[in-house]
Amino acid sequence: MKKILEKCKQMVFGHVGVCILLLCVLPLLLVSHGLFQEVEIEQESFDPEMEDLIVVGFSQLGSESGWRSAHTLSVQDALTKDTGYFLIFNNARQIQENQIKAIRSFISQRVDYIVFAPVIESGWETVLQEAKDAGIPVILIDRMVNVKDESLYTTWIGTDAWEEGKKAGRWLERYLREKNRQSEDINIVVLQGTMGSTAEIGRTEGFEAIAENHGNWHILESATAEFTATRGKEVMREMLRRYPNIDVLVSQNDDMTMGAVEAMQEAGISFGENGKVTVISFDAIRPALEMVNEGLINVDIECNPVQGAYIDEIIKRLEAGMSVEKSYVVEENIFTKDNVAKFLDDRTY
Ligand code: GYE
Repeated sequence: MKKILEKCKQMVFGHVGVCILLLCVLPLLLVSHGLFQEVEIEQESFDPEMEDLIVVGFSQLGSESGWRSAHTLSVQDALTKDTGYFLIFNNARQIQENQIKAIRSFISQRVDYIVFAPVIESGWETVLQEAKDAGIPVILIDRMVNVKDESLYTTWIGTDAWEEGKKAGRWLERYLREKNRQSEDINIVVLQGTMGSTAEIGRTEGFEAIAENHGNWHILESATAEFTATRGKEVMREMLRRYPNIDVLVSQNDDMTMGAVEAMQEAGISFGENGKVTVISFDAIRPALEMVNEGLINVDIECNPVQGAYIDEIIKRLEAGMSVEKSYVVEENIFTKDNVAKFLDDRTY
């Protein structure tokens, strides 16, 4: 270094000298201004074993909805360095192949636990067998997998989607009775979530189980809008075009409902408490509860995304050599204009 500087000095601002001087000084300047930060972070990355942390690989299925954001946050809030974890997070963007890749990478990194929210129920046997062979416990969260061998996962934390679908059906029965419309023909359209996901299967089948008891309920169409607001709007717009006489919209999450509401507004169709189309939604995230309060959504069937604390508790039990249940089902409510106001203040997501 000294020699180079000497040389630079000798050349005192000759062209070659300036170039060499720049070559010497520029990297130092860039480092001091943080432009090489990525390299610095890599050097600083710490070894979780040294810190005695439990390493968890979390494969989240996507970021398609407000509910999903709350769910991700709840896991990230529960598994922190302070609570004893080193969390590796992967977002699969609703693509099953991405989740399989993430799980394989967790296995090759030899994480202590895999936490996994499966986008759909089928197709997991091979990768779960790989995790089992590697001796890594798998904790399923939110949605379920459909596997013959239940020993492929340790436990599941989630909500009862089938019951949620039935709650929607039972609410509609009561509502129609109250309005004295129980014998009228009722035309229903259903916006479904990601096909083959637990939330879609459960909510579709649960609602249909109640609808079957009513010869006058006509499900005109059930179609997927993939749990997103954009697709909800597009699919509803098409449905409104095809069916001029919709009485009830069953939308399997709040994001699709918000999209569908926009489609109805644009088509000049009234909805909600004082409108033509009765709106049934699922999830109960804050913006939707505000719509319930305003009478724009008739009922919102809660699906509770605050599931992170369960993982912490389960892992701590497993670490202590204690047994855990095969499933944990999270409590849920139903919100209408009659009860929503008192829940609004506490709803953070
Ligand atoms: O209802 C929806 C999300 O699997 C329960 O997924 C979850 C569902 C939730 O995208 O908003």
